[in-house]
Amino acid sequence: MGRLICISNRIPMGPNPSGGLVVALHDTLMSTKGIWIGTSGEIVENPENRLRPVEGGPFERMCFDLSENEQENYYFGFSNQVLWPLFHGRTDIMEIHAEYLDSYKEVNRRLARMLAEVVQPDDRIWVHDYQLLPLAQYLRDMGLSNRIGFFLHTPFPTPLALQALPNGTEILEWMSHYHVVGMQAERDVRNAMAAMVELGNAQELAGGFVYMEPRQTRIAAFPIAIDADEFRTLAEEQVQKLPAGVLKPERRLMIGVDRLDYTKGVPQRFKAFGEFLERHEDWHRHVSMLQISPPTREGVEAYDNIREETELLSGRINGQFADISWAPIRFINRPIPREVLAGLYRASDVALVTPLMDGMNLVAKEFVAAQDRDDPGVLILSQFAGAAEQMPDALIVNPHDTEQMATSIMTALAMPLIDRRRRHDALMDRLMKHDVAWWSKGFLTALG
Ligand code: ADQ
Repeated sequence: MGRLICISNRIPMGPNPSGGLVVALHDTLMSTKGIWIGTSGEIVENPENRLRPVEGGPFERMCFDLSENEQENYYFGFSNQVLWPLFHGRTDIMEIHAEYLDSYKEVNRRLARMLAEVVQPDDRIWVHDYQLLPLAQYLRDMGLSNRIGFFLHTPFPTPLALQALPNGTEILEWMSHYHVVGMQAERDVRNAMAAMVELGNAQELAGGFVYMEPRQTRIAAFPIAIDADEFRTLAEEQVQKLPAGVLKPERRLMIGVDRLDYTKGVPQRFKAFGEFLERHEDWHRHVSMLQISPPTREGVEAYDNIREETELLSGRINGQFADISWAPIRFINRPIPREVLAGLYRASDVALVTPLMDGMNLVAKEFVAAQDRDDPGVLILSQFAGAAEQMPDALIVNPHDTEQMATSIMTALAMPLIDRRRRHDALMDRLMKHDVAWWSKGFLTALG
């Protein structure tokens, strides 16, 4: 059999990869003969039109650079100011500009030309995420007939939302050039099917297939996962090594871990915690929230705004409730090493994973995997995270409903051990069965 070629916008350049997708693909590529291809992260004046090998690492990697113009228009522009908000139900903040779309197509075309130089006829190609939707079409234009699959890490919008993008149906055409289109959740499969049929004049066939010129495409959910066993071991080791002062015997810890993105619902979470403190004076000084949020996509207006809003809210809540020995919220704007994060999850009593919209959300899975099964913490999970379909034993909340979330915080903090264990056992059983190897095997079997 040929090689597996994985393509994503960014590839990790260092020798030790970390982070959601990075860990997931790393494990897949370690167990198959594969290459990982993506941008290097370097911005240069005249990018070379050739893929270059990345030295070292446990499997083959190849990369290419972007120009400043491509970074602005393809990456920050069409990918992150059009497709990202569109796919997360925020059509109101899309920035529609013709040069964004032009550049998006041009980078994908350029990548297709570079790929055609290295792909062999029996290779399978696995394209990742919204930055690279048109890639299959451009590879077909170059005469490639390989099996090509696509996995979308974000949600897929409803047909109605898709119409907010001028020529939004082009996205459906791009999708029709793949043999398999993988989604995170069933809700996304339903949206994509409906869009293909209602807007793309496609024909729905049996077995999750849809026919749209030029081929039959299988659209199915492959919920991304983690190596739960490995993460539990890591958390067990690391909780011992947490610096003194992180934990206080008289104080319960609630944790939130998200890139600082407007989809993650951090302001709504802070408001709910404020409401909880308002209602329960007896909990003052006995609980604190640790929110870890490294900034991303800095310089994009919506991201500057969310940062300001979050800082303002945490400042206001701390100002209102803190006393000389306690501040309710610790808000950290930096990435934290993966192993420290694992220890922190294990040391926490409650995790708040409350996005307004999220493809899957791996933090929810990491938190569950990290718990001590004899004395597990409680997961509060948004109904709008793809993970909610697989994790019904979490406390499911609507992040827009501040009062309900405040009540859920109380429920989580007061939950008897027997209930915590029952919920955790059920969550952990599924995580062990449906781990990252199950995810990639499922997708690759469908790809054939
Ligand atoms: P993200 O939106 O980045 O991913 P998520 O699934 O939560 O969201 O993955 C984030 C990863 O980064 C986790 O592994 C987490 O541990 C790590 N991380 C987060 N904050 C960190 C911090 N401060 N320091 C260090 N590490 C941190 C997108 C989609 C998701 C989907 C994933 C994978 O938006 O819905 O689950 O891809 O498909």
